[in-house]
Amino acid sequence: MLQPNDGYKEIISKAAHVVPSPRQLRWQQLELTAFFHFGINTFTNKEWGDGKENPKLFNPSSLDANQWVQTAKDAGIKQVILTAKHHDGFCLWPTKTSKHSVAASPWKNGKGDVLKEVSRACKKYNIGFGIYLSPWDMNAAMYGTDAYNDFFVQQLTELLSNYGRIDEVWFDGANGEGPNGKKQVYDFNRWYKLIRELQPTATIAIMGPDVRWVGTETGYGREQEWSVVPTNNLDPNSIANNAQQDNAFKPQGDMRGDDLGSREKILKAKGLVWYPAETDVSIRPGWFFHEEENDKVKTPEKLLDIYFHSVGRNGVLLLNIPPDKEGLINESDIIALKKWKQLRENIFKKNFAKNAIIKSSNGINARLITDNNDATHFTTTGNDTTTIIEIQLKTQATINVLQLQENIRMGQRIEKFALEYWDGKEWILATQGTTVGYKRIIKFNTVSAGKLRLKILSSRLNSCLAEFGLFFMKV
Ligand code: FUL
Repeated sequence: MLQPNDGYKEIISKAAHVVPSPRQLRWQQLELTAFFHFGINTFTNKEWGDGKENPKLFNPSSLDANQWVQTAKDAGIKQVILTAKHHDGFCLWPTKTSKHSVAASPWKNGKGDVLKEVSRACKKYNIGFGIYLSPWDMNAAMYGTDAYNDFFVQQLTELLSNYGRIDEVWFDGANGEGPNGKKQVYDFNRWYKLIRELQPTATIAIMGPDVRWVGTETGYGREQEWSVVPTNNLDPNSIANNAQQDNAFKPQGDMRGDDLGSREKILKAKGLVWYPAETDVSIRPGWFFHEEENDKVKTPEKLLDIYFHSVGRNGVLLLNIPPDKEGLINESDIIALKKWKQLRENIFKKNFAKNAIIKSSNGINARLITDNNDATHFTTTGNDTTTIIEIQLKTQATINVLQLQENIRMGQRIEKFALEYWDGKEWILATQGTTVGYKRIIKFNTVSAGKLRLKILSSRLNSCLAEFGLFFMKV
């Protein structure tokens, strides 16, 4: 906790000690998650409904949740989030709270339950399951009154009680008007408390205390991405000291700037919190399925670039893959996802730093940075925050991708690094960067090297480097 009389060094050291909660750590290690935007909009061919649509329009001819989940799993995705209810208020489960739901649709004669099917498929394929429940509801008549918070709590209770383990609850920031033209004041703290009670391991994302929106829907995160940020960006009234204080704050203020957590920012902080970034983007131009976008699915190369700039920039990628009107993931998306997975495998199957001789004159456990275990790390001795790690490869290698990981169980510390290679005469800069965090991936101009050095040029405290990798990608 920061104190008013903390000096420069104390604040920086405290920032270096802020760590993720177990649920945040689990979430970060997923790296790849998927969104399934599916609902009444799928059938009206819209992005946003208005809550007035006829539920009879919802009628997928051959919905197969196993196909959705298997598609995600085959792409290396570890968790999926289903839009249980979007802004139109249409519920994909037979809720007791509203008539605007699958129960009023012809699908399975009103006996269907998409939540049940997707949650079961996730169990079958052993991947995480999360829900998106839009706080904004254009169908609920009591929207804009206190009663809506009770209604919302009831919806949450149904979702958190009847579908086994829920791993993520995603609250959208979009907040417009309800059917009566009123805006709603959301009782976030009550919702958070309920989630913690019913699903204590679930992360609460976006309008929630565990995971922050990266600030864009392009799939490209920040060059400098700190998971430790000042709480003054959040709710100033609820003095949140750290993320472990479960329900303590709700996000407020602009989290879209280029710099959320540099020294300059944290020196002005009232408190500090572990609040990592989730990077959401759709595989298509829209969030919901539209037939006319079948030829606008992002290419495997584009998805790879997004991977480098989301997961590779200390974020978790949340990639939307919208099922179509039949209730299936379209072939064009499946093909792109398969090739994307292959591209990643081709690059990351061979770490040229594996079995290298690794040394640092002021560090210990250098050999742990290629053990493929993000829970073990190299660190510097004494008060040294900078270091040079020398890497002698087994043989000369052609490389153009650097991957670094900090052991975030110790905090996020590295502020500046550079990779150099020996060309026979002198050290030449291959690439450099600022933050690392859980994972940093950088593509640089292809070089042939046998001897390299990684310089940690600035760190908030002794750096704890978990992994170091050198790879090659064909361009
Ligand atoms: C936004 C929503 O308005 C979009 O429809 C979509 O659900 C996206 C993920 O979040 O705020």
